[in-house]
Amino acid sequence: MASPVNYTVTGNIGVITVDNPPVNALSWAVRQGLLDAFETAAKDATEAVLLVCDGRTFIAGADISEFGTPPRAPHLPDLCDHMEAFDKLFVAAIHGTALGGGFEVALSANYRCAVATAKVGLPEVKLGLLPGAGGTQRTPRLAGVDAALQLITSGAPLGATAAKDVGLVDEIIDGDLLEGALAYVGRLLADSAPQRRTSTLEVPQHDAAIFDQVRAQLAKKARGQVAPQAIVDCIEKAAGSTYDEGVAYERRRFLELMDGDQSKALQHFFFAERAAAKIDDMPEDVQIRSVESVGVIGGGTMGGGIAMTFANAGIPVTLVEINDDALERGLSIVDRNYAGSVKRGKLSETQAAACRDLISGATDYAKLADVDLVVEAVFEDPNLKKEIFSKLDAVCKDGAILATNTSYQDVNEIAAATGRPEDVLGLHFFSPAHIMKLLEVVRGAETANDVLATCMKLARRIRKVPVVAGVCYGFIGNRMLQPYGEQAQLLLLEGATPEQVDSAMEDFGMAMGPMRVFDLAGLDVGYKAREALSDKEKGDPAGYRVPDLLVEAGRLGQKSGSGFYSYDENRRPTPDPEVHRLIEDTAAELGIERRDISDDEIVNRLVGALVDEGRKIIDEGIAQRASDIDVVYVYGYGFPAFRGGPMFYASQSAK
Ligand code: 3H9
Repeated sequence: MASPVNYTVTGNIGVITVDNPPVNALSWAVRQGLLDAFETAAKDATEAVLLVCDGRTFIAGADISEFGTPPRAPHLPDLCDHMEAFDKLFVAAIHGTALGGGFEVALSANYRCAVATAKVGLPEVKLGLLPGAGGTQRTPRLAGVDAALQLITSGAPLGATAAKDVGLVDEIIDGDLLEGALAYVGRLLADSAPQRRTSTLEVPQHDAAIFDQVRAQLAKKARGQVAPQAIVDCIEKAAGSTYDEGVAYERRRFLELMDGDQSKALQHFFFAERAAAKIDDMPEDVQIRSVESVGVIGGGTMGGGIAMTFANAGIPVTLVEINDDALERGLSIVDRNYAGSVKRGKLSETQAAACRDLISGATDYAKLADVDLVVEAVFEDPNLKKEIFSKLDAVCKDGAILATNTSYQDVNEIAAATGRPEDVLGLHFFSPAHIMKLLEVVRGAETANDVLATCMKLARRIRKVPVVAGVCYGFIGNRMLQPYGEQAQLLLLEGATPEQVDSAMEDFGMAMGPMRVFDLAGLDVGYKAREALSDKEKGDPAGYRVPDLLVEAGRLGQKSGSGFYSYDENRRPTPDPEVHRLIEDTAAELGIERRDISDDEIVNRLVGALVDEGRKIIDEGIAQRASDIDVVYVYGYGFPAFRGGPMFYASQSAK
């Protein structure tokens, strides 16, 4: 098999080219190819080597699919040391993303040049790992301790210019990378630039207190995660010891993490997220429809957020409301959200204004005649939704995709209100829609393949993580929430308190415990939804008795100042003895004997409820695969990614 690494000579420069699609990952063949290319270069008459990559990106890291298989020499840390010790000038030329092991290769070069659009980063923390080929030792030597801590504990990449500002990139190349990089190497040779070996540099002066400060921040921000803390330890080691000691320490900590549950879960999740984008029975030659304009019906919190999502991706949106007042209210929510994005530094004023300009308002459905996609986001009234779809059927052009953002309604019934059910599907966004990454793409019985494929592709364009779901009450995520919520209520009656349930789940890693979620969403929402259900659909009455009583006592959650907790004016919760009494009285009324409940029981029963329902969802074909359910729960419901999602967690616990 041809090597994915090529060596050619241009004048006095040896050019090593990596060509291992799709992302030039450092498979064994690439590592061996690099070693061979350096050996060839050592023997010829060239004066320098330049490392470049073919395709869309520089090396994007170690080959994650090789993790868990027996390691095979040359190992990346040795290869990096070997390349750094090379006795001719060594320059890396970066385009796309130089990530993880790929950036560690670049850090072993004497100099790095990059096109302005390139990004560099060490995202290993997102896989529950740390950079294990010298990254924690070389980065602080070039960029200083503060920048290294920020880069490696966040895993967020830096743009080329920002990377140059901190010393991780030496030269920005305008125009063609290879041509510019060859000229740059030529200049370095002409100037007799020294062979600056990163591992031999001193770590710049820094405040030794920074390590404990960052540890404390990470204990909150990355609660329960082991990799971020290990990264701080490694950078501290770099600052206080020789390179050889530091790199040996890094190696030990890397292997520890690689062996641990968290990195296994995060690696599973990396592939789960990518698998979710694939549709098993989709013909390969399916034609994607063009979506260059969108209509959104309903200017509430959800509709406004959906409009922003499309506008933020550069797609013009017509937001439709029933009258001028409602439209004005809707657009003012959008304005407020954009002001918030500017305040939080997510968008510059100019960017926010450009996005906002893409959203126009209308009160007449005729304005939707030419749009490529409509997303209906009005409240959950099935008759209203059907009426809207029949109007859309009358005004929208042929081939327009008609989507409902319903959380629970039957997409097939909504589709049947049109004469073109093949163009209809569900696009279930999560609130706040312009921030939450999950998108359930609900495939109706008659949804056409090209409609589904178009929306899956579009989801990536609007920076969402799409998961295909079939039609059932609540689709994947909300359907699983029902037994989860029911178990949480039963635990209260059997002896737990709201704060114990929440803290057990938050210690497990959930972004928010279930009681705080109920209070945030509003207890009246579930109350109203239950009114429309039969007793059978409602499930065990003990599973909703307490929230019903809370609503009837006017405790609707955060918005009314009390629910399972009492809230102060800053919406900070405090446990409420009145609620404890209500729970105890209800348990007595239902003949439930209260007992001590352990945190483990809380976690096991709540996660168990998710998993049991998840299995039914797979059996019924509502989800394509178990890992899709993991993606839904991590991106939509705050399940900790470092546990891989509920289905993965259950599969590991069963071992
Ligand atoms: C590491 O380097 C450890 C070292 O420090 C220490 C060693 C001792 N390996 O995301 P996409 C596949 S840890 C294998 O859809 P995009 C991916 O599965 C690594 N495969 O494209 C997908 O396959 P498929 C540190 C990989 O354009 C296809 O490539 N590096 C890898 O949206 C396209 O991927 C990272 O964590 C990989 N490293 O985004 C970077 N990367 O088509 C991880 C991708 O069959 N990668 N694939 O589904 C990324 O962040 C994004 O893929 C990237 C491109 C930004 C590069």
